[in-house]
Amino acid sequence: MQHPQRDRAARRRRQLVENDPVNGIPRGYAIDHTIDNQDIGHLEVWVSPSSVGSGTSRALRILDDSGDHLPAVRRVDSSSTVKTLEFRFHPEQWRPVGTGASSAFLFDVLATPVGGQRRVAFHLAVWNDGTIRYHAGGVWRTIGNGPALNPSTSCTAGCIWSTIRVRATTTTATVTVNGVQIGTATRFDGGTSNLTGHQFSASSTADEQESFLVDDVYTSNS
Ligand SMILES: [Ca+2]
Ligand SMILES: [Ca+2]
Repeated sequence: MQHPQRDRAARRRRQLVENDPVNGIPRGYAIDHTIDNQDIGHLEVWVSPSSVGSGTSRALRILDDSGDHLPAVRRVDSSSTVKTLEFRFHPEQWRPVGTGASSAFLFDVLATPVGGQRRVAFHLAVWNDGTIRYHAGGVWRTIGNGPALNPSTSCTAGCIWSTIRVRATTTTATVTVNGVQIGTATRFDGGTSNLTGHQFSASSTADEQESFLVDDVYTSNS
């Protein structure tokens, strides 16, 4: 039995990043032009041919080597009461413990802009200990019990890629890692507005020494 919709979705997923120009921003995405003192135009997010064991030829790299800049890339798509975001993730470098704030890879589900300002509905993170956390009420909270993925940067025995899936409604985000549902997150902004896209970023403007790879991004309004 054929599943034309699923086939089309799978094609779209493969095409994301894979057909985008090397060293560019993936189609459909935009970056924040944070102004820094030394490196204007130093954006730190690009499609890289170095995809270390992703099984594909290109991945999206998010590199923070700036104490003045937060590399972030986002995609705004249609407004919906439900938004699913799925991607594969491999950490190349976590900031060493003791050299700044705890290292994390951040991924957000975006809310409806208010007064032209982009809002974050769900503020989520892969922590350097392999836990998945969400930010609500002013603190980071672990989803589920302990680490949900292997945060190893080593590629000695093959690079470890993890698949992270978030299915968000206007009030709750359910997180699944490598096929296992680990728990839910509440909203960062306390709102109930529609969902409009997603963002990936490093963890800190002031800190650096982080490098992350993202691939096979899939998003839908169901
Ligand atoms: Ca790829
Ligand atoms: Ca930084």
